[in-house]
Amino acid sequence: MSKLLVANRGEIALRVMRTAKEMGIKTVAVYSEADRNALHVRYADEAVLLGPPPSNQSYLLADKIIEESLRLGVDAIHPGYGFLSENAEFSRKVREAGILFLGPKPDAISTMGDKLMAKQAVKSYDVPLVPGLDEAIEDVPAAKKLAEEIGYPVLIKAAAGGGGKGMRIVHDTKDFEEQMQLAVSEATSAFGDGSVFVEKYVDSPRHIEIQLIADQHGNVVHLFERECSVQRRHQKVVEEAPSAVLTPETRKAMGEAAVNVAKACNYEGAGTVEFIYDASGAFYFLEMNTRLQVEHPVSELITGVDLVREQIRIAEGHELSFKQEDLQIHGHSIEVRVYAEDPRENFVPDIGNLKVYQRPQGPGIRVDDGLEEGMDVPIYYDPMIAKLIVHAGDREQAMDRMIRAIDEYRIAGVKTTLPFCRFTLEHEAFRSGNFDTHFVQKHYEPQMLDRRDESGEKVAALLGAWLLQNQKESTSQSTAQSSVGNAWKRNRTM
Ligand code: MV4
Repeated sequence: MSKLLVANRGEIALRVMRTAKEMGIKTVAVYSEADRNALHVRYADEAVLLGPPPSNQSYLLADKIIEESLRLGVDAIHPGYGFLSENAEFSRKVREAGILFLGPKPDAISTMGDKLMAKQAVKSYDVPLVPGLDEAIEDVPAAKKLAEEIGYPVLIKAAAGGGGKGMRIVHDTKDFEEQMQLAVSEATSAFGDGSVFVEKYVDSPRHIEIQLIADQHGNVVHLFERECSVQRRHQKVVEEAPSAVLTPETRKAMGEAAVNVAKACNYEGAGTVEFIYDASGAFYFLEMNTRLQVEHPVSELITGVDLVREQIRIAEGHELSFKQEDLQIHGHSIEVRVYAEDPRENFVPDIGNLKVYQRPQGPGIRVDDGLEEGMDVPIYYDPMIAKLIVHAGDREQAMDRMIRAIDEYRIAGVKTTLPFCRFTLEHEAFRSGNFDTHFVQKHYEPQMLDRRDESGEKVAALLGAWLLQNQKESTSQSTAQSSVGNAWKRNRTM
């Protein structure tokens, strides 16, 4: 591989190009008119304008991206996450153009993209499935009868679903018919496909996923789990590795089940298998994400593996550079997603100019972002500003390090989810490890957030002046520093 095009933008485009650069591979960026001055465009060796800002006129133009790749002599394409990353047609067309695709083959993408096909593919591979159907059902009385057999509560899901769309919990047989009709019409309008199926509803599960990597020679290795239970309306907020609750035995069993999922679809490249884990310690396969995920850095930090480097080597036809028994968990890693959203106002996007943007630094901190101070957060795309990732010796230290890093982060001009992340990291339920996918619903009210950031930049400026003076005048260095530390915490802008 000598020239890699990244069919994406922002932090993930930069993340991929950094590893390519280390490997001596030239990089090509693509961009929309909204991203002319973006960091990923400046970082790349070459850049191609795709079109106007909306994704369907730029980052989703599969044919144009392939044409430009051929014109520029690109020999590999990385799709990142989102956009074309889980588009089976894109994987097929890239390969047919004679370009390496840094992701799975089209069949693996389409099988795992359909929740029922996925269940059917894995059922003979010793993968635990939630009790229920692995076929679509249309006949309401027949579905109702099956629901009785499964036992209430049940969950009606859309086959084409994902992200929780079209899901309906039913607690009682008297509600079944109405809920099924609602699920079918929701699925029809959201996906153009009204197929639904019925499963036992697992109440208050944890969301635990396994990172996988598979080469073209049949080697599949897992990189342990990530716990992603802290999420808000199916948007992840905090991710960590390892999970605070898995025993070594369950970790091994879940890892093996995930490897079997990959084998069931001839998987190739980096992927993630999602499980739900219930209060009794049982776990069930939910779905497979056939891409490099947002939260991959926590797995990189605890294993020491560069997942993008492995993706590139795999596409080149090499065997994985390690075996399962070579991998160990080193310490603990936590990621928080920093969104330009207002956690006090129901997380509405707060798009604007990053007037102040200073990253935290120091031991064990990684910030994956795609913006600089003075830039605007574009309105056309996901409002994620950055991923803040820490690594430390154990979970306790990682949580303390994350709070320190959040307190060092200085962002002004847009409201961010950092105060909400801090709230989570300080919460007793999170700290004790006793939480599930209902954490936010159960524990969060906007008024619980610290008001520390309300004073704004003026106070920060005044404080800076005071701090300087105080240091000059103070005879007792240590007293001055500790009072400064507290004042700083109380008044800093976020
Ligand atoms: C479930 C479930 C409980 N029982 N299936 C949510 C999105 C889709 N990927 C599957 N999801 C769930 N499926 C059964 N049988 C609970 C969820 C679920 C969930 C799963 C993972 C992470 C967060 C979640 C939040 C709400 C519900």
